Amino acid sequence: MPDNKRILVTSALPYANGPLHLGHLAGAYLTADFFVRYKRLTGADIVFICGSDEHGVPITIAAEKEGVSPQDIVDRFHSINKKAFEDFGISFDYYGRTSSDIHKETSQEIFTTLNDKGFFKKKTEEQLYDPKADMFLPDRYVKGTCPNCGFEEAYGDQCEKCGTSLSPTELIDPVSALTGEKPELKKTEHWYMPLGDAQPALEKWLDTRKNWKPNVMGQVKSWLNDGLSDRAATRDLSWGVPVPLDEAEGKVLYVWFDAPIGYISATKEWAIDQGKPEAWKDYWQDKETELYHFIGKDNIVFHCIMFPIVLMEHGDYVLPENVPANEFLNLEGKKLSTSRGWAVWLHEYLEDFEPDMLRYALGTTLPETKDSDFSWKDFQARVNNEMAAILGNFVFRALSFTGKFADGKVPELIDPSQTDLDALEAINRQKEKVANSFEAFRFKEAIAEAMNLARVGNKYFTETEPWKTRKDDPKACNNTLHVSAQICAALSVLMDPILPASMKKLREQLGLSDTLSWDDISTSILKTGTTLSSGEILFNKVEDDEIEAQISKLEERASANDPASNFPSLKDNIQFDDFMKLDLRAGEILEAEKVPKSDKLLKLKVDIGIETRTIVSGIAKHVDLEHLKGQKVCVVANLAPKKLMGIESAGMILMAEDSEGNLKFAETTAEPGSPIT
Ligand code: B3M
Ligand code: ZN
Repeated sequence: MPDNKRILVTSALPYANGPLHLGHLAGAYLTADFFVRYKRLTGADIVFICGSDEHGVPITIAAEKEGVSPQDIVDRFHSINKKAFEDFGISFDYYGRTSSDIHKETSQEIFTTLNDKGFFKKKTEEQLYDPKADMFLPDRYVKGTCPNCGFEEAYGDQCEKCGTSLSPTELIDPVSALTGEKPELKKTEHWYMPLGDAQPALEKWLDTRKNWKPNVMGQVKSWLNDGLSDRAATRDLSWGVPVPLDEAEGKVLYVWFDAPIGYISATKEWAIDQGKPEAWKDYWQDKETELYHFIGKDNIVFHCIMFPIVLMEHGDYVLPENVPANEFLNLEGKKLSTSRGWAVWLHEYLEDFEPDMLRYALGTTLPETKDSDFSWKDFQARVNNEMAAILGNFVFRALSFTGKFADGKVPELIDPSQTDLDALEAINRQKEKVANSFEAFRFKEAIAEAMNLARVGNKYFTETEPWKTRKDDPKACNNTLHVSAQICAALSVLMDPILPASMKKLREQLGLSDTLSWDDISTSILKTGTTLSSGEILFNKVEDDEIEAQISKLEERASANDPASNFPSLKDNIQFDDFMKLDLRAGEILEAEKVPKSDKLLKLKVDIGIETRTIVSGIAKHVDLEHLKGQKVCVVANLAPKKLMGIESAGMILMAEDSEGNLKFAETTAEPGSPIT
């Protein structure tokens, strides 16, 4: 049975660089909320913490893309995301943000304590530097080829194709994500966490962890088998928590150093809000407190290795009791992708459906131990065949029958039959099963067992046939209605963590208060004679056309975001002889100047080996005039000369137009004059 330890639950702090989608909800938030709501019902002293992760390269890149400041980005998405969580009933006690002053102080204090203890290794190393942007290129500021799998679009911190975590200097052919330039190597000094040195202590602690999910422990073990290496806790960036050392001017804390500390700062802010500013210590510094981190699988290394090492070295903090991480959720059989538009945004979902429907549908499809798939058809089936046809239907039958034939009041239970007693007993049995599943983080199982009580109710109602006994055995009929009402009441608490809004509605219909606890679940929640209000349908069915509309919305957006659909379609075939009429040559630009009175045209002198040509080209807006000298190009050398703005242009330079309409040189490495065939 549940004990009453003090509990702190955290959900991963989402980056405030975009809106939230289904994958977020299924990863770190829904299961945490199920758990917290269940624990609150058991009377646990529990605090549920989350907030926006407002630092790091994902934020600054989003800002640069939009041409606004990082602060603008985080302000916008902090409020959008906070609201989306509220709308879905994710019941955080506090939703903080890592740009707050308390967070800055807290993370600087932890850094300083570790530094004073001699934890960090200071190292000067060569790192990638973009001379054009005049900045170092940490993490996602650099892209290149993954040394592990050859994927060409790997980031400086991770390859999204094979999942390997990388450092920028490991990338093959790196380019700056800011300017597209090839980075240089430049020396810089950083503070490294010697994770390898801490590995033995970490392993010892991990050995004491019980009941961790195999997918989580498995990933942790594989990191440990490879051996932990030093990881920098600082970055050369301007956006973030400044490193609290005079010698570290211009450096900030690595986002993964400060973000988990955000859990602590948010708890401090919660305590201040409660008027008990010291109360955060009970949750973070009392060794009896159980700490649970709910996260997605890509965050396992940070929560099970890096952050515990930081907390352990600091010494004052509790370490997690468990980290029940989820795997990934796919959408309609494909990987979720925000850039490709393959996602269902939470705010968009809410325009069309009730939050509880998604809580249920996602809850039954959670990627608890392996990746899982959300499909709109399955959503419809879950809502129609389970929520409406089993739970909603049972409640409706029981309450409307009582309304019609028992004056809307819970009748007395007199001389119950074995069937009545068995049905009542199911309440206790399912209560126990659901509790065990919640305690073990098996949420799909908890939902299925809770729904099983509604199944029992339906079966019981059908078998006892109150529409018949009403006439020939009124006592039996009353017993059916009594037992059914008790099952409805039990369901209103049992299902509450999953379906908070609808179960509140149900309790109102049953005349029950909102202060019921898990212990109150019994075979006699409702007193005989209680008036029930009947007939309101709990869940509406989802129609086929509503589902089709969602699927087409998804597909339309995905195809609008597909770069291929922005390219013109292919032209008709030509004959080989047609092609041979073209004289294409490798060339090199010798000089470039603007054509007066034109903002599009450039006058270029191009060496095509045999001679130097003057070519007027409409590329002024797409190229950098200063960098044209020496540019290798492909030239159509036998295009009939033509006058443009009074200048005779002899030839054409080949350009490629990318999906965003930018013109880029079709380059060649061949020496000027080489025929291109
Ligand atoms: N913001 C990464 C993520 O959204 C990160 C989580 C921080 S938890 C301390 O995947
Ligand atoms: Zn890779």
